[in-house]
Amino acid sequence: MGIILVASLIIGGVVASAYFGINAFNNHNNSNEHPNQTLPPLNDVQRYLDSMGNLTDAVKAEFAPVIQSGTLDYVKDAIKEINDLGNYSNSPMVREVIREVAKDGIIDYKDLWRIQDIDGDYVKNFGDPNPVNPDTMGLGFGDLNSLFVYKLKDLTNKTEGEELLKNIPNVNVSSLIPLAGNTYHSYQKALDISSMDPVVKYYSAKIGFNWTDNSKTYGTFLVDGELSHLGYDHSSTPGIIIPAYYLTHERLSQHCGTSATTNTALLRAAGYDAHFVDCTIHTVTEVTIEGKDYVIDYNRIWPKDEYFKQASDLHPERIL
Ligand SMILES: [Ca+2]
Ligand SMILES: [Ca+2]
Repeated sequence: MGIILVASLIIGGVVASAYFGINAFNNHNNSNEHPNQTLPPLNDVQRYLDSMGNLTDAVKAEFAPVIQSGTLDYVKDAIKEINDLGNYSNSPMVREVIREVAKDGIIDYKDLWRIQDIDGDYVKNFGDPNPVNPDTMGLGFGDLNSLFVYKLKDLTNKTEGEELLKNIPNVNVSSLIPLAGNTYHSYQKALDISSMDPVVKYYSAKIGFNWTDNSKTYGTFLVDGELSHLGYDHSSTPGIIIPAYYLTHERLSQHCGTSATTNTALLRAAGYDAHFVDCTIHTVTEVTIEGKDYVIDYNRIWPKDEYFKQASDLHPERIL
């Protein structure tokens, strides 16, 4: 009888210690939760967050859905990435991105990519002169164009950028080859960086349509008075070339993606409603001109309906 009583007291004591230990540890936990619930993932995320020196409580709170779900996946890398932003870690843009990626309770590899480029300018945080400003220099080029396409050295100073603007289009443009293959991501990237590109803006003021009939049914697309695509360069990369490079290098390419992203970027910069259409085996541009829908395939302009009727093997898979 005495032995049983002592054993009960010891077991009771162990359970009580475990109970208080977990609660003391997991001070963000809801006290109504059953003490035997499996808690380690929750604690791991919270503990890791609390070990970060640069994060304010407000930033940590943005991770709440991930803490609740207890899914670790890429969360540690994401937390470290945010902490490494130092003084930038508490900016509203950072908090917004965390909220966006954490809302489903999971941080996966795509969410981590998003966190690694907070301002979405295609320059990873660690190499970005300002990770919460897509246009650090403030001249409208964007950080990727400034650093990697035009290779400016100091984005805190506008002098270099202003000098470049004076010389457009006679400037050195880096090809940025390879553009991560011919993927959805590379087409989107080519369009995004072109929307901030001074060479694309310059040539967008020089586009034209050469109609073969008065009703503007068929025609050709012109850039600077010549056909927009001037030929195939079989010595060049099989991948797509960024529009600024193509426009300053004889407009030669062996990839339809180069022509289609460039045509789309030029038309958009000129104010047209234009879209890049990926049909997997081929890419073209859709554009509305004076209320009518057309397809531009390299240089040729077709009525949209007729184009897809004739090119019956082409099926738009993605429209950007
Ligand atoms: Ca960035
Ligand atoms: Ca930036």
